[in-house]
Amino acid sequence: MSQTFEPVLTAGIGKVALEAIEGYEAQGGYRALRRAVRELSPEQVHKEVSDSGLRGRGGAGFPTGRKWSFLPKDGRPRYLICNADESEPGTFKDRLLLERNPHLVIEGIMLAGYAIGAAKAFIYLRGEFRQAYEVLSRALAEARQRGYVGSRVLGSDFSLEIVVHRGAGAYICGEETGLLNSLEGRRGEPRLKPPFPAVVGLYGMPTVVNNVETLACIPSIVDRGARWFASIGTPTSPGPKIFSVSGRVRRPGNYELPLGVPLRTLLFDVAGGLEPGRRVKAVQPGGGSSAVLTEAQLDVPLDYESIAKAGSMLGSGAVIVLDDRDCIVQAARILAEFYAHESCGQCTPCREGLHWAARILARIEAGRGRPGDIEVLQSLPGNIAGRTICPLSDAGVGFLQSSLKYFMDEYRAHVTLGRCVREAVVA
Ligand code: L3W
Ligand code: SF4
Repeated sequence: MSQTFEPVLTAGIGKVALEAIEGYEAQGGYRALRRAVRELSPEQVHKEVSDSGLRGRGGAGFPTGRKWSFLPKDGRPRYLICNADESEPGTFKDRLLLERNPHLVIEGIMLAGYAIGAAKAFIYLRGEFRQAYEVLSRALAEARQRGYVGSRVLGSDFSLEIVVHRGAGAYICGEETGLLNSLEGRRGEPRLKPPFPAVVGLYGMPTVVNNVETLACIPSIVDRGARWFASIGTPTSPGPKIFSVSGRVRRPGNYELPLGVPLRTLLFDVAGGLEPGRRVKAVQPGGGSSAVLTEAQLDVPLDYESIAKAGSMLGSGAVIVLDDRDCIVQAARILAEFYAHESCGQCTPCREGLHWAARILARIEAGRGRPGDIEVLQSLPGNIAGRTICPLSDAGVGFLQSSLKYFMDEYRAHVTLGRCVREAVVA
């Protein structure tokens, strides 16, 4: 890890009242927006974001500048959506930004909206985030009052209104096309892609959907330059990243570090390591959707390519740690139940397959596993993942498939002995 790394997205949190516009402005807030509307063309802002190498922080890591470039230049209205429906198990970094640094997110939206020529911007906010809603609403009122949001921003020709829309508690509305349907007042069911939202999005119009943290990176890119941003992290995964660390570490929390930091550094030097005498059993590096890594893989750098090469995905950067007290079957059952519950039901493999995975895992966990159960579990991922409209089905079998690979003995012991083989059972 670079010794000189200074937080970018979380700078000032806990020290300055950034929720109030005066606190945000005092540390240089809205300087980038002022510069953009006075000195830079929308194309120049877009180019700066492309050159920075910024990749989407919501899970897929798709290059942000490239996503914006897919918008057709046909004169139709374009929409910008800030995806603030943070629901991925283990992920709580967008909530931190929304509650503690709302103006950074607003400034990021205004800059992105300027770059793409958006007619209107929406923040699709997870319904349960009541505090974030209140903080954001106050911050938006302040920003409007100072001329940063609304018509003729800072006296320029650029106008953009931001609407906050609260979701109603469905994980699938964080999937970008489920979100679009929900925002239009329909059931939050994902749409087939292509067409991608960039071409056919909200109300059939070209639409960019960017994650909260992605948008929060943009003010510093415009303010300090693409080259500065690209100098942080790795050449193909540049910039800072907020990692949400949870599970069996002594100091769980959100930690902002450069992409490419070794997993071991994050867990042991930053998040306090494990309780004395405990060993890492499994780590999910990219939220509940990601495949597990084992103790032997702790030196993997936390960047998109390295984690993919290790057999998992960086996803939203939510690092979940299990230690030797944790039951793999129980963890698999909890996650399978979550995804089965959140399935929207459109695709049979997802709707039926995840439900059966959860049922079989529950019976194995309870000591009632049957001969053949493990073989059925092994056959499920290949029949579910990649055979559906959206990636929820892949997500729902990520832990199951990888844990069967690394912890088969534990699964088999559950079935043959009718109980868990670890010493302490943790509820
Ligand atoms: C136009 C093309 N646009 C791709 C756009 C596309 C989207 C982005 C990435 O899933 C992952 C998933 C979850 N023309 C395009 C194009 N795009 N090709 O680029 O697309 P895609 O399909 O690779 O990913 P996705 O459907 O956005 C996201 C994983 O994230 N995940 C979910 C996390 C949830 C949270 C949360 O709660 N905040 O982060 C967790 O890891 O499993 O793999 O915009 O339109 N040719
Ligand atoms: Fe719905 Fe699951 Fe199909 Fe996604 S994969 S559209 S959540 S049924």
